[in-house]
Amino acid sequence: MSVEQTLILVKPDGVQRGLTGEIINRLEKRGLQIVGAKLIHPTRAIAEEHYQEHVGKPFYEGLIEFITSGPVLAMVIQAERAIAISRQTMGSTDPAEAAPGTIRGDLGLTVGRNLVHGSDSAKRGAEEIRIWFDESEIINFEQTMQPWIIES
Ligand code: IDP
Ligand code: MG
Repeated sequence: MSVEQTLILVKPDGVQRGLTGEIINRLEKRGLQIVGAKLIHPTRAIAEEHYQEHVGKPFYEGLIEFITSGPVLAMVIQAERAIAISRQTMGSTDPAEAAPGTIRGDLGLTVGRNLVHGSDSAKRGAEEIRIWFDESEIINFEQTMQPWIIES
């Protein structure tokens, strides 16, 4: 299994509600490694590139308006199976269906304010990271506690 990178966003609702620390904590505590992080107020151009797969859907305009409504905390997270593990910790898209113990299941109520974004495949992860980050903003460093998280 190769190491994957994924783009995680704490959306404007998470930032405004003061939940960035809570959300980072949940991801970090699982052993996921943060290799890039920044607060950014997305432009419409970034938002449109990021959500291109949803063009034409009834919620698209609202989604673009929402994601550009304030700063988001953008992160690059790295681990083996980072995509599956981060999406499991985030919970289902609709917080009403997300399991308790997940970010959306514990902290959210509605699909239009579901706090976090996470890439849904390794390929899309690589593309999304390119949309949000310069290569120089991603730090390749050894996480010394890894032998205590990952069996070699
Ligand atoms: P995901 O974020 O779990 O990957 P997607 O299906 O990729 O879910 O949808 C992207 C985002 O669009 C969701 O996180 C949510 O904020 C928003 N969204 C999806 N479906 C709806 C909907 O039916 N109404 C309003 N917003 C929606
Ligand atoms: Mg998605």
